Amino acid sequence: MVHNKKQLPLNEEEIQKRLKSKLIAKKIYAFGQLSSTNSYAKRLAQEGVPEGSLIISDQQTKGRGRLGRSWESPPGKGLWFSLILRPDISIDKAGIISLLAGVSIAEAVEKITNLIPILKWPNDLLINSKKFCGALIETEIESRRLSFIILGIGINVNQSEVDFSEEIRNYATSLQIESKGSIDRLNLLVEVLHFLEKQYLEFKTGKISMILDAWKRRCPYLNKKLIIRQNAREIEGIFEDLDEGGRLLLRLAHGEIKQFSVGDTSLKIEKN
Ligand code: BT5
Repeated sequence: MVHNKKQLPLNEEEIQKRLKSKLIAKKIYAFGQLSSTNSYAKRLAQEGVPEGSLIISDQQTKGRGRLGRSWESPPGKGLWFSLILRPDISIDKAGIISLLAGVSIAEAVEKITNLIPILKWPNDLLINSKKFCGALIETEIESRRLSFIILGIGINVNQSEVDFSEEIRNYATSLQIESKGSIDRLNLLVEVLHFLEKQYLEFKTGKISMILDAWKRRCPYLNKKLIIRQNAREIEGIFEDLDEGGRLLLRLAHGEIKQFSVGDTSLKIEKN
């Protein structure tokens, strides 16, 4: 059997050797296969492993999206990983983590490829209107304080069209498809972790407006007409702004501003 080196599972030592981080991925748990890196990370976080720990798997058999949706995570083709974060913030600021992840991944992709991803609130990264990356934030609260956050990230790196199920083939893409060449997953991971650390340390010192501005610069939907889906309801309005918790502010037809949080909503882009 011929193995392509790039498609072998990434291991702790090779990731560690390339990183110069202070906090992110100081401790690494790498696997060939897991059900979900977020589920595994949650167990480790409950056992008290330190902030910044990275859980990465070459394949997920039950990769999860938001609201019980699933995330296709075939072996050797993508980056499927989770970080354990323990920021000392109130729960209403947790949504910012999803946005800072988006900015960091976009920065890393821009550095490694010739592609410029766009950000779609709250957690998608798109190229040519197709999704190549999503983030899943899960929180645990103890006595009304945030005990930890699991930041789960899935990046489609080297899939070709046939690697996606028919269900998502028209909406999903990979960096390989878009850049017309295979991408070294380790290089990309190292850059993503580098930018994530930079953004996260800024976030910890309270520089939220810088993160919001960086996010908004990469989002073409600001001031445009949108439809927000929430619990089977569709609400139409203009994407007015983001607030300090990463919530989307939608201006409704009669001028009222309605706030949506990251957890339970998705966004449909209105084509004019
Ligand atoms: C997300 O959910 O976009 C969050 C995805 C997070 C995945 C990571 S991988 C590491 C960590 N461990 C986990 O178990 N999860 C995280 P959502 O916005 O709900 O989007 C899910 C929807 O995207 C699905 O219902 C499909 O329509 C579509 N989808 C599934 N797999 C995809 C893929 N590989 N690429 C693009 N779209 C996909």
